[in-house]
Amino acid sequence: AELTEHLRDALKLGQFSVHYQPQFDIRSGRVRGFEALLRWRHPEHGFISPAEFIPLTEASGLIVPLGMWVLRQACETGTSLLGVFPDAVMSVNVSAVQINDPDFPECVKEIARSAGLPPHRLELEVTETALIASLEYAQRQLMRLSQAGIILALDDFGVGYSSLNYLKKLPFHVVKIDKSFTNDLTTPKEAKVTEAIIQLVKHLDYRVVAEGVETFDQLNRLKEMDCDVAQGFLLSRPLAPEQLPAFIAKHL
Ligand code: G
Ligand code: G
Ligand code: MN
Ligand code: NA
Repeated sequence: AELTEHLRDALKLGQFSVHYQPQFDIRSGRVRGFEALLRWRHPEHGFISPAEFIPLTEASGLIVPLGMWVLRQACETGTSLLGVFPDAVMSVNVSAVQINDPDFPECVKEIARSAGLPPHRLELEVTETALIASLEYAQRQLMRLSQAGIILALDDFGVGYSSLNYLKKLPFHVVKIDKSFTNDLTTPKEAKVTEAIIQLVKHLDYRVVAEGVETFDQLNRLKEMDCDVAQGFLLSRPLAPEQLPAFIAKHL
């Protein structure tokens, strides 16, 4: 309850920031784009993880204006990179509460337009556990975004109840397999599960992103499994926006 009260003023007080974690094309080794990750610096408690406060903002409805703020930051940062990195993809996490807002597709398009980011440079990451309310409504909302050229990614794939159903029913272009499948490669059985998931996703013509890559061994295994994109602490931690131009100059 105390955190919820502080959250209400945090946006006005400028306590939020957005960091950007690079994603790499595994085959070429080049940067593909960035995932925008929200950070909250509480004046007394320091940095608080979005895993802790996003659920509170979903319950209070604050996620709608906060989500729009994140989207605007990410689009403006994406646009600022296009001069040096014209095919950058800026990926932004969105909550089911946002998707269920009737105005969401129009708001996203308008934010990208006013920030100067072409829709096909913007990707929205949707967590499968967050979609449940109404599959038909989510389908319509996502279709409106997809028709505008925005890339849609299913996040944390494989850990929810309905992964395969979402894959069948919703118009995604990209699947991000959950960290647990990147990390659990130590037994032959675990590795086979990860490989089978990658094959399934590729068979459906989606691009596959592996998240949480922490070791060279994991990266090499994922490359052998024909995974498309990798993201994780091995490759880079999330970066502050000021760090991006130097990072791109080094890795493009
Ligand atoms: O960056 P970190 O590992 O602390 O993120 C924890 C969780 O918070 C992840 O599941 C991530 O997807 C989620 N998250 C980070 N930024 C945002 C955001 O801007 N919006 C939403 N809805 N979730 C976010
Ligand atoms: O649920 P989502 O995929 O959006 O979560 C992204 C979160 O994962 C971010 O908070 C980010 O900080 C975190 N993350 C990114 N790379 C790694 C990694 O290599 N290992 C671990 N444990 N977490 C990571
Ligand atoms: Mn994500
Ligand atoms: Na997520």
